[in-house]
Amino acid sequence: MTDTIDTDALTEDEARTELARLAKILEQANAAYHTKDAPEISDAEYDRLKRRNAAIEAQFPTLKRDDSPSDLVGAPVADGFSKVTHAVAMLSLANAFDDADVTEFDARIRKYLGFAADSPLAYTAEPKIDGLSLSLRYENGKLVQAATRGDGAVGENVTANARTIEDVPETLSDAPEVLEVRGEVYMSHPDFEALNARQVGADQKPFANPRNAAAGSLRQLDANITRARPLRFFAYAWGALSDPLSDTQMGAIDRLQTLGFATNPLTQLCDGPDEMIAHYRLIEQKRATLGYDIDGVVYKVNDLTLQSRLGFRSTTPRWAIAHKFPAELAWTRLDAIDIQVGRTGALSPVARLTPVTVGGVVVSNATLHNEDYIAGRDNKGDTIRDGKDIRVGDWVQVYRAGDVIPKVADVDLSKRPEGAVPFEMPGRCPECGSDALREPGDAIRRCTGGLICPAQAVEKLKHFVSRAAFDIDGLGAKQVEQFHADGWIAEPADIFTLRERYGSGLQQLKNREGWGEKSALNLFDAIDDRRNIGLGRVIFALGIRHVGEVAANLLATHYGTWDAFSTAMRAAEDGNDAWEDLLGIDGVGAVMAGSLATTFNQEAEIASIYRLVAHLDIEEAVRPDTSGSPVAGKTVVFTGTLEKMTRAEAKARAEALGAKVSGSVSAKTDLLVAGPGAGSKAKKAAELRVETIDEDGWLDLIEAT
Ligand code: D41
Repeated sequence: MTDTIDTDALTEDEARTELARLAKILEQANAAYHTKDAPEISDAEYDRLKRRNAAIEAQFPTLKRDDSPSDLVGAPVADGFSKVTHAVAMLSLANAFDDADVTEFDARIRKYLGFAADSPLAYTAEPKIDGLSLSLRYENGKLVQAATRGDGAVGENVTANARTIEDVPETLSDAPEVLEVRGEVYMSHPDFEALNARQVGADQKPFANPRNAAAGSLRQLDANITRARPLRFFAYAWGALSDPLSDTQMGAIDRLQTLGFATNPLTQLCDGPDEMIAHYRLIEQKRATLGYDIDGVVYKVNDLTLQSRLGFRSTTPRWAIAHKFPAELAWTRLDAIDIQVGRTGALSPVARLTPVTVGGVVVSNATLHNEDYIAGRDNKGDTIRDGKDIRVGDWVQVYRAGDVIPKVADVDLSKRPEGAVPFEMPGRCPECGSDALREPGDAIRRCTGGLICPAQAVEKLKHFVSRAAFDIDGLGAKQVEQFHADGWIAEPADIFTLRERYGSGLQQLKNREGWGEKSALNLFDAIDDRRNIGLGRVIFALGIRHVGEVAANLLATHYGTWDAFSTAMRAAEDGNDAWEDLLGIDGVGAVMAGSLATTFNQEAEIASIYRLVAHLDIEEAVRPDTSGSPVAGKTVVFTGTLEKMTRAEAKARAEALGAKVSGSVSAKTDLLVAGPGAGSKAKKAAELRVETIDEDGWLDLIEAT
C-alpha cells in the first residue's frame, strides 16, 4: 500500500494495517527527532503522515489505536511539548498556616452561604501530596490526553509519558463519556533513593528531592526515559465531565477509586474545624513514615452543590484550602548582605549564607526584605525578634515555606562575632548611583534613576519575557541579561526589532556563542508569534507597580481594548470620571489606581510603552463567556433582605454572568432586585422607572440560563 491511496477507498482491514504502519513510522520519526536530534523525515512529510493518520481515524473511529500517533507527544515542535488548553481551568489553592486560619476558613464559608454557626457543614481532609498536578482526559473510557497544570489555563501535553505510569489506567469501564481526572504525580522515598543511586552510578547529577525527580521524569521528551522512572499518581479532583461522579466530594473520590484510580487512604470526612485540625495532627504524626512527601492537608467542602454555589475567586476556589505544615528551619552563618535592585527600583537586601540544607534543598541566599526588617522592626514600626538586629557574621535561622524564597527568621546573639557592625542601607543605588530614597510610610528604599538605571531596565525586561507576560520561547532571563549587557536591547520594544538588526549582516545572532542557525531563526519566529497578544498579558508585562497578573486581567476585561485602556489611564486623575471608573473595578484600589495614573503620565515611560505597542497587534480581552446570559452588561442593584443567598453570593453570581453590581440606584441601573425591607432604593427605582423584581424573580431569571 502506498501513501498516495485516497483514504476514502480503504477497506476496514486495509485501514487497520495502514494505521499500524503509520503508528510505527511516526513513532520512529519521533524517537529520532527527540533522542538523536537527527530527524529522519522532513517536518512536512511528518505532518503529511500525521494528517493521513487522522483522516483514517476520522473515517474508522473504532480502529483508533491505543498508541495512536494523534495522541503522541512531540509533534515536531522546536523544543518541548505541545500545549494543551485545559477544558476546565486547573485552579490553585489558598493557604492556611495555623489553626486560626482553618477556623476562619469555615467562618468565611458560613458567612458567604448564610449558614448559622451551628448548622451542619462537612469537609473532606486529605494529605497534600508534594508532587506535580496532572490532568488525564478519558473519552469513552480511553485515555486520550494527559497534560501538566502549566499556568492553570494551558499546560503541556505529556500523554506518552503519563501512559508509562502504572497508577494511570489506560482504559476505564463504566466511566462517563468524558472524564478528566486530576491528581498528583509523585515519587516514593524508596524509588527516589534508588533512582539517585543509579544517577550517581551513571555519573549523572542526583535530584535534590522527590518532587524535582518526579517533575524531571514526567517532563522527559523521550517517554522511554519516563518509563524507567517509577512515578505514581493519586487522584483527588476532576475537570470536564459529561455526567456527575457523585453529589459529594467524598462520593466522587470513592467513585474515582472504583474506576481504578489510586486515592489517598488518609482522606477523611470531618464535621467542622475541630475534626479537621485533629485530622491534620494525625497526618502530621504519620508524615515521616508515609513513604512519600506531603506538605500539608487539603480541606474541601463536601457537598458539591455548595462547592458550586461558593465558586472561585480569580484563581482559587472558595471551597478549598491547603493547611500547610510549618516551614523547616536551619541555622547557618550570614556571610554578606548584597543589595539587589528590582524592576520598580526597590533596593532589596539579600542574605548570602554559608550553604545549608533546609527541607531537602540547599539554601545559600535568603531575602531580608528591607532595612527595617534587618534592624528588628516590621512594616508598622513595631518590634520584631525582640528588637534584635541582623549583622554580617551572625548566626541566623533560615526557613523555607513552599516554593518561595527562603527567609531569615531569627538571629543568635550569643554567637555574634566581636566587631560585627549594624547594617547600613546605602543612600545611593549601587547600580546607577542615583539617590535611593524612602517615601514616608514606605519601608522600601527606591532608586530614583527610573529608566536610566540599568538594573531596573534589566529587571523590567526579565519581567516582560516572564511566563505570565510575553513568555517568548528561547528568550528567558539569562538571554535578556546578555542582550542587555551587549547593548542589543534596552527596552521591551527593542525585542521586536532583533530580527531586523541581528537576523543578517556582520553581527548576526546565529554567530553568537550558544546560538546557531536554527535557534536564532526559532527565536525570531517565537518573537513574531508574540506580536499578536492578549491585552491582559500586555498590561501585566509593563511591570507597573502594584499591577499583578490578576489585576492586569481585571483591567483588560474592564476596558476591552488597548486604546480604551491607555486613553483612560492617561485621563485618570484623582477625582475625575476616568479615575472613578477605574476605582469602580472590583479589585482595584486607590494605590493601584495611583500607580497606573502616575506611570501613564510620565513622558519617558509613556514614550517607551508606545514604542512597544507600535510593534504589537493587541487582541481584545476575552470577557467571561456570558453568551445567553440575560444580565450580561447590565447594571444590577440588590437591596433589602435576601433569603436564599447572601449578598456576597448574589454579587459574585451576577458578576460571573457578566452583570455589573452597583451599591446605589441611578439612571444607569438596569435592574433592582428587592427583598423584604427594601426602602429608599426601591422608591428611587420606581421614580426612575427601573425594572424591579424580587429574589425569586431573580433566581428564575438567572436559572433560565
Ligand atoms: O495533594 C495535593 N497536592 C492536592 C492538590 C490535593 N489533594 N487537592 C487539590 N485540590 C485542588 C482543587 C481544590 C483546586 C481541585 C490540589 C490542588 N487543587 C492543586 N494542586 C496544585 C495546584 C492546585
